[in-house]
This record gives sequence, C-alpha cells and structure tokens, in this order.
Amino acid sequence: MTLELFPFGDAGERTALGRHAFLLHGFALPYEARLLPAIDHIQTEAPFHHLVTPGGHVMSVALSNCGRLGWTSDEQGYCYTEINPHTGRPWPSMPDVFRELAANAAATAGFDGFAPDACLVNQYLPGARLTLHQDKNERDLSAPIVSVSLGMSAVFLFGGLERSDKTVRVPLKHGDVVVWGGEDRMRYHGVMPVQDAPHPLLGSQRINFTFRKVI
Ligand code: MD6
Ligand code: FE
Repeated sequence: MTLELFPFGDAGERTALGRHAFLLHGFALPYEARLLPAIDHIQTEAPFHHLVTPGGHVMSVALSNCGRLGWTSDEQGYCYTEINPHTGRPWPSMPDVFRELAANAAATAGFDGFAPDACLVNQYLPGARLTLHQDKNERDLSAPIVSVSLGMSAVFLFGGLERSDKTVRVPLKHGDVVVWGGEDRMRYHGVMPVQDAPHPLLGSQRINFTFRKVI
C-alpha cells in the first residue's frame, strides 16, 4: 500500500487496511454504555501509569491492563505479568463486555474464536503519542490484535513489516475498532500526537484498549 488513505467511514462500514487488517467504523458504539463504567472500574483497581521504556524514556501514553496478563516493563524490557507491579495485586479481570466486543470485532474481520488473555488500556492526554512499533511480546502470533478507540480522535499510523516502510494515516474516532492479524500481524504502527479536542463523554482524553492472545 503506497498511498495515504483517509477512510472516513460511517458507522457500520469496514475499510480494508491490508489483506488481514480492517478498520471497523463505529463498531464499539453499541457497547459504549457498558464499556464506560467498566473502564472506570479498571482505572480504580489498576491506576494508569507511565511506563519507562527499556531505553530509559517515560512513555507519554499512560497504561493499565485487565485480563489474566498485563503488559508492563522492567529493566530487561517489556513483558507480560500476572501481578501488577505498581499495586502488587493481579490485574482486574477482563469484563464480559470487553470479551464480547473483542470476539465480535475479530469475527467481523475474519478471525473466529478470538479469546484474548490480555487487554492493555491506554490513556492519551493531549500531546501523547506512540512511536512506530510492532506488537511482538505475544507468544501466540496466530491471533489478531483488536484495538478499540474511545474519546478524542487520533491519527493512527499503519506501516509495513519494516520500520522504514511507508505508513498510511488512519483517522480513528470514538467507537472505531481496528483489527490486524494474519499476514498483517507484525506491521509497524503508532499514534500521532493527540490534539486537544475534548470529547462530549470523555473530555480531553483518548482511551484505547488493545486485546491480545499472549499464550
Ligand atoms: C492505539 N496502540 O492507541 C494503538 N501498542 O491506537 C498501540 O498500538 C499500542 O497503545 C502497544 C502498547 C500500547 C499501545
Ligand atoms: Fe501497538
């Protein structure tokens, strides 16, 4: 894919970003009323935390997790743990509405039977960004990544299998879901600095959660 792409779609539409990668416009909107209290609960049990990268930088995105495993970092690098190192307790369990949304979105993108064991919950305040990276700490690479966006809009960068490959800029709005797996599973991706355009329900923040099958 060489051209920049601006798939402004209507809710219910599906835009292909690759052979096995799709933007499901507004897919999470029907779940909104159940998602928001679930996020509040997770945030209370496992407060957002700015991870320090193995390179010593503080991430601008604040992270939490739910599910059996949570993604975190230590001096050795990124890893999945059963205990939240910041609270000493297990990560909050994955709410049913999260599981349903993840499985239904994955199935809509052609991945039946998706049963995630980890969900990263990311909070972007204005200016927060995520540099190009691959999601590669998961052992099971046959399962897709399912990524749900709520709150303020952002521009998602979706690249190729090499960091230097051209990226497309994909606007993500409240309720959008991106699924990438199969031959697209290891594509580089990131998020451009989030602009402060407060969302009616969530204010000046973007919440993203990404589901993975780790083991
Ligand atoms: C997004 N997030 O926020 C995509 N990956 O739209 C990610 O790709 C991501 O937020 C690894 C760790 C945290 C993330
Ligand atoms: Fe990622």
